[in-house]
Amino acid sequence: LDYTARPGSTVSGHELANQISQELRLGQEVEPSQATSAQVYKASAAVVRRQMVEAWQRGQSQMVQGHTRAVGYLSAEYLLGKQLPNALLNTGLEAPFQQAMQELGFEPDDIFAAEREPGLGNGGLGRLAACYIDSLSSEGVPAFGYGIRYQYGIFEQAFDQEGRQRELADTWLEEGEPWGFENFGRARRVSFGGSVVAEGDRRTWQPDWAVKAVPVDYMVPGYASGRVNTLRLWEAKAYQEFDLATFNQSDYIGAVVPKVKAETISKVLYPEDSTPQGKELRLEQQYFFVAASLADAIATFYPGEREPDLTTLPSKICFQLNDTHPVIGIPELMRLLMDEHGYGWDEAWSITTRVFNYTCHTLLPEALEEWPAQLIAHLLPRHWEIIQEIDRRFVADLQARQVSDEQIDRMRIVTKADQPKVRMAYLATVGGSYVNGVAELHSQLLKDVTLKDFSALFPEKFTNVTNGVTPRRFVRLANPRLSALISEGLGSDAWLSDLEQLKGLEALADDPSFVDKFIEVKRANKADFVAFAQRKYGFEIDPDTMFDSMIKRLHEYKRQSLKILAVIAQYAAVKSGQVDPRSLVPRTVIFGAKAAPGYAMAKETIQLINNVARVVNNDPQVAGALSVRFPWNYNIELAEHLIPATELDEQISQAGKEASGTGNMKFALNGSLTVGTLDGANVEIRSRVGADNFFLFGMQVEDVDRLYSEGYDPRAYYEADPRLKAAIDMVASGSFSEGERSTYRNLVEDWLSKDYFMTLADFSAYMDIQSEIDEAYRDQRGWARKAIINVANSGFFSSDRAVKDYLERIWHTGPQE
Ligand code: 26Y
Repeated sequence: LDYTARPGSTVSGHELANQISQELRLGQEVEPSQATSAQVYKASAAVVRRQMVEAWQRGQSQMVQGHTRAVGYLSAEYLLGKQLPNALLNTGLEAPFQQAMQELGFEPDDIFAAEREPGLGNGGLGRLAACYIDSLSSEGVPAFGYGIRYQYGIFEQAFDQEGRQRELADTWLEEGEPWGFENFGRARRVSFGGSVVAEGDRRTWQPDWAVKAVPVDYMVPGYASGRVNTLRLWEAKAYQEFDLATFNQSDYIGAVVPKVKAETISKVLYPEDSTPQGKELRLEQQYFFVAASLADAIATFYPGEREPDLTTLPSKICFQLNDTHPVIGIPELMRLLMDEHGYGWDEAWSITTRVFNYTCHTLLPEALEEWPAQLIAHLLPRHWEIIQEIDRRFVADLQARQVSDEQIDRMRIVTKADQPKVRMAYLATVGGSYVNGVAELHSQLLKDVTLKDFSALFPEKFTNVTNGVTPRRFVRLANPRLSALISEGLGSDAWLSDLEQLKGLEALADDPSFVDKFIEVKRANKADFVAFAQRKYGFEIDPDTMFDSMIKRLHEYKRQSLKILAVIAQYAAVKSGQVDPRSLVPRTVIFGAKAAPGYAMAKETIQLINNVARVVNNDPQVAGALSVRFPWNYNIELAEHLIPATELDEQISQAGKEASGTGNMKFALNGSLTVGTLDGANVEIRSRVGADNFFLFGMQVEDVDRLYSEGYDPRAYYEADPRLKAAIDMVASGSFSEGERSTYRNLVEDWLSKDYFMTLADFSAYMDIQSEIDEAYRDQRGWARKAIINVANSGFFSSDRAVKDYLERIWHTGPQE
């Protein structure tokens, strides 16, 4: 391995062991031989961090002094996963670390286990942000990730006796955390409330309260690039943490009220992942991190300048808006330019629209954020004025273009109503240069449906960037066996920074010895997962079954209920004697999913899955043929263990609803086959790996549209397919609730009367394809061949490629020169 380009290249294992020992003795006052795993982890992190500091600082000053436009990724979520293994890999310190641990007498895996993963995101959008900052560094691009350092990340999921979801606080910071550097020198004031006063022709905001935004900086080392960027996550603090006067009046609680109020802003991640709630605190969070980030970027690129020439801002940096969450940045930059730096509207608007771009991650209309004008006016009165002015000018522009009044009303940023709302996606579209969707199909639907009026008038703004995932974390770290086999097959590990090279494996799909090795890798990964699941969850999983996984947030549109209904139908068929369990390919069906705490239907589905698991796993009649496992608290760590062991991946959303999906890419890259609908990036995966190597089923977007317009009656499907009827009847009759018929009443009622995402309509097709899957699986070598072809043709789905697409088509920049 050639580590020369990597920052930590020159350190030997022995040297690293010495540094870790020293850190244990001097930093933690413990003898290395007495240290716990947690202490060794902390010391290792400190040492690895130090190895990156020089490259980090070099990159920073090159960025500020150089002429390469930087990228500021603005995201309310970063679902990072563990940092230590990734930092070791990217800095070339993996092997020295192994040696160091051996020398000190520790098992690396025990040390890695001591790290709590920062779960500062809900799901796909947050994990995508983490992949993109990895790729930006790996491509050598000067970049910042900006976000919030939530004290509590995504809740920890537990299941109670009845199989219901319980949410526990994610206390990831309770014992401190060795990666973040609290950069007090770069703290910023973020203000709220108050009013706007006119002074001559200038309007100024006189806020009535403020918090201190303190950046906690994380290093983001690129893989083999020598570049280390910054992830700057803001923490909210009070200016006056403690009011002594109040305390002296014996009001001990009152004395800390300002502190509590300020810190609330970065206290907890909102666990909703699709339906915005319009909560004031959420808007406070959004403005908090965006205002701090914009001011920080200006301070970075114009250091010490009292009157910087901000007309050059677009040549210094551009900001990517990760969905609508940071869109309040558009009026904030207008305010900064006009009120604080004295630019006129036109100049400010020209700068603003050139620095922002917007990525949309959804198609569900209910997921598009709209803020009540009243709330914005109350919390950010000056921004409300600016938004109204943006809207007024936009409407005037539409009128000048002869757009009909009806269409103008559809396109207004501020809705015309008694209680007007601000449509954040429209504000982002108008206030930036480019709008992109996250897969071909999604971008097409954005243009044709969600933002149709806008794409018709401003077609040049719209583009697609299909998502990608980092092969470092999701192949190399998660699946070292497959990685070694790939490197052996291709003759080098260069594929890790040029994933299209995987194409070279295609020829090996017909090489029997390679196929054997591939089968052996999957078998070993399955055995690892069995051991992990036994240790962590107490599960007894039979490794000689097909591992069939569905891992993602629980949402009706993703249709976990389709999967569980199919399991129930299979079970019912065995129970009624219609199917001989020995005729089935034995399967272990694995779910991982968190439901938003307020999402009743999703929570009922979780309860159903748990109880189907309880019943099925304890029924000797299906023992060895079918089992269901639901490891709780699905997170990055679980994904990294399960994906490499999975053989069949479920991507079964209703066509036209999943914007892209990124789990689908991770599975294909790890040699699983997909059963899926033509939705999101599934479409592109299938066209790349070939129809023969993808299990396609179900309605397509046009079928769905047609059925909606014809009038969809789920009950007809229930009556028509006896397998479906048997499954639903089983749920309704209490088979999975100890005879209690009311437990799943909402689910059953919804299936039979609404079923908005047409689970029932796709059920028969989904059942039918199962026999095809079984048949394919019986031919183990044939299956492996298909899986190899999946790996070979999934190189496109690297986040390096996605980032390069953004660089070329949206950000118009590249590696630091
Ligand atoms: C407004 C708030 C409630 C909200 C919070 C989180 C809205 C949306 C989200 C998160 C959305 C999300 O994760 N979307 C997913 O983004 C992935 C990355 O682009 C896609 O692969 C996936 O299809 C999409 O559902």
